[in-house]
Amino acid sequence: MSDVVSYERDGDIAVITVDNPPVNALSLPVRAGLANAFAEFQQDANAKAAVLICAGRTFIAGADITEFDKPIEDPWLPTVVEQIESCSKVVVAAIHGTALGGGFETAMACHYRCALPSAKVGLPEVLLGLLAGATGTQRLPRLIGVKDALDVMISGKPMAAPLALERGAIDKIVDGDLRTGAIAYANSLISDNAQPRRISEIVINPASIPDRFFDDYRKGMARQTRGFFAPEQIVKCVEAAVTLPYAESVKRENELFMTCMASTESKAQRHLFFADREISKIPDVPKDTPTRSIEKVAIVGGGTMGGGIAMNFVNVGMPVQLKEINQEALDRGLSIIRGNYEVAVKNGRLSEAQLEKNMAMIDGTLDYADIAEADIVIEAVFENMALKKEIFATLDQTCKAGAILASNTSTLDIDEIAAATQRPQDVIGLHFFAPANIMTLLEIVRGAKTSKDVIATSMQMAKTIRKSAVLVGCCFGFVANRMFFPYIREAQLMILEGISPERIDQVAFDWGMAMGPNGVSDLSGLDVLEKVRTEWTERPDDPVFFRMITKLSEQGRMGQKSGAGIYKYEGRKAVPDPEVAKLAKAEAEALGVKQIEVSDEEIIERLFYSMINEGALILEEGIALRPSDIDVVYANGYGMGRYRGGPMWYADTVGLKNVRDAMLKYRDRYGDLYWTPAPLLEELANAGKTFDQWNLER
Ligand code: 3H9
Repeated sequence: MSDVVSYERDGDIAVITVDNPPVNALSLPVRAGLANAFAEFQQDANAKAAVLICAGRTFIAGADITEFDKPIEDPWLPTVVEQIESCSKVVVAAIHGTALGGGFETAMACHYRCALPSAKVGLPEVLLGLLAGATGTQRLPRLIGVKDALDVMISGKPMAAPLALERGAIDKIVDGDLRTGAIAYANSLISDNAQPRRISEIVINPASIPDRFFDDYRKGMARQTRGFFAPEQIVKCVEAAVTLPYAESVKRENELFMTCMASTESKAQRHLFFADREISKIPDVPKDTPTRSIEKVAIVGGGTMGGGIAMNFVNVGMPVQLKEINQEALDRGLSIIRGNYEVAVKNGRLSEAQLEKNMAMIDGTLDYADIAEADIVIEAVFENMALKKEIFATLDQTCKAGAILASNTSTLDIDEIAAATQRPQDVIGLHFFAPANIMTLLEIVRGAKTSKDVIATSMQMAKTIRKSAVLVGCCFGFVANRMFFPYIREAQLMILEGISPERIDQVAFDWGMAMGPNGVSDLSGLDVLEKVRTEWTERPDDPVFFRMITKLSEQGRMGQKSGAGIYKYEGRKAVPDPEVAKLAKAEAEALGVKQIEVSDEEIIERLFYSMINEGALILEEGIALRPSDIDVVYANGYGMGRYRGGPMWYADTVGLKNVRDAMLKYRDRYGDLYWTPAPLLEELANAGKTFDQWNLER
C-alpha cells in the first residue's frame, strides 16, 4: 500500500485513510494511493462499503498547489474522483477540519458524506484564480442548487457543517469519534440496503433556472470580482452544468480549468497564497524562539488609530487600557470606538449585549502609573519624533521590566525612539494601517537592538489579533510608506503637468487599485501627508515634491475629512474641482513644470515602476526579507488587486528589462533624481531574471 493512503477493513467496512501532513493535499502519491485503494475496495469481496477518512488535522484540503506549475502527472484528480463515484458499492466520506477544493470534490464523488459539527466544506479555488476543476463546478450545483453553488464558488467561503447539512452538501453530522460514527453510518446504510448515490446522475432541469439568471448573476458579482479572471469561468462552467450533458460539461470544465491555471491572474494569486504564509518565516527568529506572555495590553493615545488598535484586542476577548492626556480626549476616543461598534450592531454583525461587553473591556485612564503592569504598551499618538521620544522616556520610567514598548509610527526611526529608553531591546514598531480595526496588514518594525523574543512575541500577538504581520527593517517609511511616496510623488507631479486627478485615479483603479493615489491621499488626510513630508529630514531636495499636498493643505483643504482636498466632496463622493486644476496650473508655471499629454500606459508606468524601483532598493538594503513580503504589504495594506500579485510580482510579469528600460526613458526626460534604476533592478534586468528567481537563488 501507499505511504500516504492506507486500506484496512473494520468488519464489513473498508477504511481508506489519507495521511499526508500537513493538510492532506492531493499530491501525486495521494492520487495514486486513492486510485489503488478504491481499486482494492472494488475487488474486496469482504468489504460491503467504504469509508474515506483522513488522519491529522483535516480532511483533504485540496489539490497540491505546489504541483500547479509543473506538468500534470497521472492519475489526474478528475479521473480519480470519477473512479470513486463509479464504485459499485457504497462509499462514505468522513470529514473533519476543512474539506476544500479537490478535497470537497473527492468527498462529493463519494456517495454519502458525514462530518464532525466543527467541519467545513467549500470550493475556495477562486481565491487562487482557479475553478473547481475536478468536477466540483458540475457536482455542487447538482447537489445544492445553482444559485447557492455559485455563491459558494464565487465567494470561496466554506460552509460550516450545519449549513452544509441544511443545504444538502453533507448528509449527516457525527458527534463524538468520527471514525466510529462514520463506520456506524456505513453499516446502517448497508442494513438499509442503500445504493450508491451518484451526483453526476442528477439532471438539472434548465426550465428551473429563471430567464436571464446567469446575466443577472454576472451583473451582481461584477463589483466584487472586478479584474479577476476565474469568476467568469466559474459561471460558464455552471451554465454548462445546466445546458450540457454531464460528460460534455465536465470536458468544458477541464478546458476552462486549464485556461485559469495558465492565467497571469491565477499565478499571481497562487504566489500570494504562499507569500501570505512565508511572512511568518524569519530566518534568525525560528519558530521555537521563546515568547513573552501578553495578557495586559495598554495603548497610549485614544485617537482614531489608538481606538482602532484597541478594538483588535477587544474583538478577540483581550481587555485593553487606553491612556489619554485629558478626560475630553479620552471621552472622544471611547465614543469613536462605541460608534464603530454601533455600526456593527446596525449591520447585524454584533449584538447590543456584545457591544456593551466590548466597551466594558476598555479601561480608560489618564495616568501612566495605571499602565505600569502592562505586558505590552502600544503608543499611537501622531507622527512627531519629539513627542514620541518623550512618551517612550516616560514609559521607560513607569513600565515594569520586560514589558514590550511598541510604537505605531508609520515612518519614524524606531532606533531613535528606542534610544529615548534604557531598554532598546524591548522596543519595536507596530505599524497598523487605517482603519486599524479593519485592515489586516501589520508592519512589525525591527530596530537595531530589538531582541528576538520581542520579535517572536509580536509576530505571535499579530496572529492572535488576526493580522497579517510582515517584519521589516528600519528606514523612513519602512516598506509600506517608503514605496508609497514615489507613487504619490508621481501622481502629484502629473497633476502639475496638467493631467486631471480623476484620470490618474481612474487609470490606477482600472489597473487594479481599490482607490487611486489622489483619492487615497484625500482619505489619509493631506495634512497628515504634509506632516510626514516635513518630518522626513532626508526628503528629496525638490520643490516640486508633494507640491499640491503642501499647497492644498496650506489652504485648509485636508481631504475627505474637511470636505475638500485634491477633490471636493459631496458627502463621501469625490467631485473634480476646477480650483485645483487652476492652482496646479499656477504652481506649474511658478516651478517651470511643462504641461504634457500622457498615455494611460505612461500613468501606469510612472505610478508603479517608481514604486517597484523603491522596492528593489528596499530589498538590497535588507529592509524587507523577500520580494514576496513586499507583495503581501501591498495586497493586504493598500488594496492592490490580488490578481496583480503585488508590485514585485507584477514587475516580474512585465519583465524587469521592460521596467528598467521604461525607467531610463523617464530618466532622459526628468533627470536622475528619481529615475536611476536600483542596482538590483539593473542587475536582474541585464541577467534576464526575475525578483522571484533572485529570491530563490540567493
Ligand atoms: C484545487 O483543489 C484544485 C482542484 O479543484 C482541481 C484540481 C484538478 N497545497 O494555511 P496553513 C500548506 S486548488 C499545498 O498555514 P492552516 C501551506 O502552504 C486547492 N500546500 O495552515 C503551509 O505550508 P508551510 C483548493 C498547501 O491550518 C501548510 O500547508 N484548496 C495547501 O492555517 C499549512 O497551511 C485550497 O485552496 C495545498 N492545497 O490552514 C485550500 N494548503 O507550513 C488552501 C495548505 O510550509 N489551504 N498548504 O507554510 C488553506 O486554505 C489552508 O491551508 C487550510 C489550513 C485552511 C487548509
